[in-house]
Amino acid sequence: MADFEKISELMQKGKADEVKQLCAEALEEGVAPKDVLDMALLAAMNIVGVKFKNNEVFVPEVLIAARAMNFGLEILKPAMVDDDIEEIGKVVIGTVKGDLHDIGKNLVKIMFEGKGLTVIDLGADVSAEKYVEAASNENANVIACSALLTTTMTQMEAIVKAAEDAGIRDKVTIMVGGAPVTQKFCDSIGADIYAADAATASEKALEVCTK
Ligand code: B1M
Repeated sequence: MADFEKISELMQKGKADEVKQLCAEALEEGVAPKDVLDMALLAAMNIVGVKFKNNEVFVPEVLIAARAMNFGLEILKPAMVDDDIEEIGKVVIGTVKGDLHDIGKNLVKIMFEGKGLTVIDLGADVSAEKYVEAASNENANVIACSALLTTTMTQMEAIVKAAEDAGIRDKVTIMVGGAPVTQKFCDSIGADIYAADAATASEKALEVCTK
């Protein structure tokens, strides 16, 4: 039986290959990918987050845990995405300028793909201009912006403004999310949709693309 505790401990220690291996074994045993995600990987990242906050671990430890999480996500992703889903819309996604946190963004991307949406991933530290240029070139339905820092979430307002300046504001839905982002913040900057988690984000994006 899958040992979530063990995967979590290995992830916290940054043992990426072992995490990958145990995630693969869990799936082979028939464990649902969402359970591995929630009970092992996200649980581990929560513990790392608390320790980081309390100065019990520092940036290098967080980085190696994040790398191990991404190794695990690589294995879970195919199991969370149905290959036969027909393409229904296009989303440009990224983490905003100045912000390097990409784990939440990667999760949102996986959930979008799971809904059959085509995702153009711009990565992290993405400028407002780059979002808008990609959305315009790709004729995207949604621009999805992630931010994890209170200092970078303000970039989201620049993205709304850049979309207005480029004349595509009425053609594209701007979705915002990430730990410090709230519905109130979304409303205050004139973005269209706030989603608290990856699953909700994918449901809301699907709604936009199918209406
Ligand atoms: Co940083 N970091 N970090 N960090 N880090 C936080 C965010 C922090 C809360 C830690 C803390 O102090 N407790 C804090 C921010 C404080 C604040 O602004 N309020 C912080 C800080 C301060 C920093 C640095 C400034 C530290 C320093 O250097 N002194 C620095 C900044 C670097 C930069 O970005 N310029 C920094 C660096 C890093 C690492 C590079 C070491 C690493 C990132 C590695 C990586 O991402 N590749 C890192 C990490 C891992 C964290 C914590 C521990 C974990 C974040 C994470 O991945 N969570 C984090 C503490 C914490 O969250 N407990 C912390 C798991 C992930 C699945 O959750 O991203 O929230 P999350 O995504 C969720 C939802 O938010 C939502 O869906 C996901 C779940 O379903 N969501 C969306 C996310 N995006 C969405 C978009 C949507 C919709 C929903 O629509 C488009």
